[in-house]
Amino acid sequence: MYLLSFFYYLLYYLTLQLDLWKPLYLEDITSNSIVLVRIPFTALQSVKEELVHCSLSFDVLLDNITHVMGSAEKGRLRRKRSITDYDYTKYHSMEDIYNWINLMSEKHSDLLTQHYLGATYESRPMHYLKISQPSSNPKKIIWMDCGIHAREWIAPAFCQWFVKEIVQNHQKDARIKKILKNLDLYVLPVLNIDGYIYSWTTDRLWRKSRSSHQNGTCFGVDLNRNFNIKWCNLGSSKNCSDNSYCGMSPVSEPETKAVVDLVEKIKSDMICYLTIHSYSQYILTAYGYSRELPKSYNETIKVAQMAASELKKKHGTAYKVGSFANLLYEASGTSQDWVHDLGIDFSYTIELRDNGTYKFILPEDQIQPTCEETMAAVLTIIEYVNDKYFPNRAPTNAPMLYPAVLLLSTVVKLLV
Ligand code: 0X9
Ligand code: ZN
Ligand code: ZN
Repeated sequence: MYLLSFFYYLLYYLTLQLDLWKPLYLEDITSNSIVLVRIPFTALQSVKEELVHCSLSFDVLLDNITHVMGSAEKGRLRRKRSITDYDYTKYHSMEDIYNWINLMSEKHSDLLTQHYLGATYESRPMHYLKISQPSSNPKKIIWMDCGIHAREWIAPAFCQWFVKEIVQNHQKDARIKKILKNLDLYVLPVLNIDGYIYSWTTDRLWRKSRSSHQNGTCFGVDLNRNFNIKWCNLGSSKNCSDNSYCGMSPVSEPETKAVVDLVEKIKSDMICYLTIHSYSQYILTAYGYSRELPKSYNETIKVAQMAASELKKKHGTAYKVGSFANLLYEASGTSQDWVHDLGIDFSYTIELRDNGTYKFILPEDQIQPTCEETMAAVLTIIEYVNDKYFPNRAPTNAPMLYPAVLLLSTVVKLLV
């Protein structure tokens, strides 16, 4: 048991550069079996330490194999699957998602780049994808994260769907073309990676991260209670065994710290923040921490309503819109409120399907319709902020001029 989890640790530690020689696949590792693996020199020391830590015995068979073998990367390339057969209608393990991020950014390097955001509590790398079309115009930024909560599997599935849709349609879809002229899209497919993996391996209904508290007697922080906004007030708990545990202090967790550090850097250019959750079918505006409504509420709720009605047109799914505290319950320390109070009015939490039948265990046959309708909602919001911040660059304004000009020339004719 330790053996396999050690190799999973290794896999993430090396960001999928694990070169397994025997057996060929992780799944084929059993207890008491012999495993042959190549470790890059830079990782050797920490891997040895981890082996000792897990009480696994090891031997160095070939020291410095670059002499023996031409390309050390052969093993990795061999196992790489093609991105064209990635199945967006299935849930994917973190291993798949890491692989997907690599393949997507390689295949669509004209549009997509992968960036390091930080490391999780269990030392796994966090990457976000930046969708950006080269341009000399100054651009604004849209941020979207998925998977703050481990068990909400539909959220990471949507982030992947979103990226796929943008790269597939950036040359044919007029709306996406328009948006990409002015906006860079930052997408974090899985925010709570440790928790996501734990929900795959151990407890499907796990919500929090996996940090250890009180000498390992309880685990995990609700990362959506850990932001520095009315931290640990209403709707969060100071008890580390609770599902809404807010952590030791604001931004105590490496995952929230990684997000906060980047958002602090880009906040003057950020005009919209979207955080994807499930379930309930809500588009939520600020605030969570109080029933009070922000000044921007009239406009942000109008946009949420537009988004919900576009969503409904796809498959008839009904969404409610409103401020989080008024619609649901009060919750302090959420990412949405923290970003909102940085000055980014268009800050939304979207709670995807369903309405309570399957809850967090949304069947895979609902992934596609959920993603299609969510895409409609998200693009409605993004297009609105695009047109608001770039009114002159919106091509839809251009044809509007024609009737006026024509009318004018007709009048002129008549007068002559
Ligand atoms: O409670 C939460 O963290 C989110 N709901 S969930 O069921 N996915 O856990 C909603 C957070 C919404 N936050 C704000 N509107 N501030
Ligand atoms: Zn392209
Ligand atoms: Zn959630």
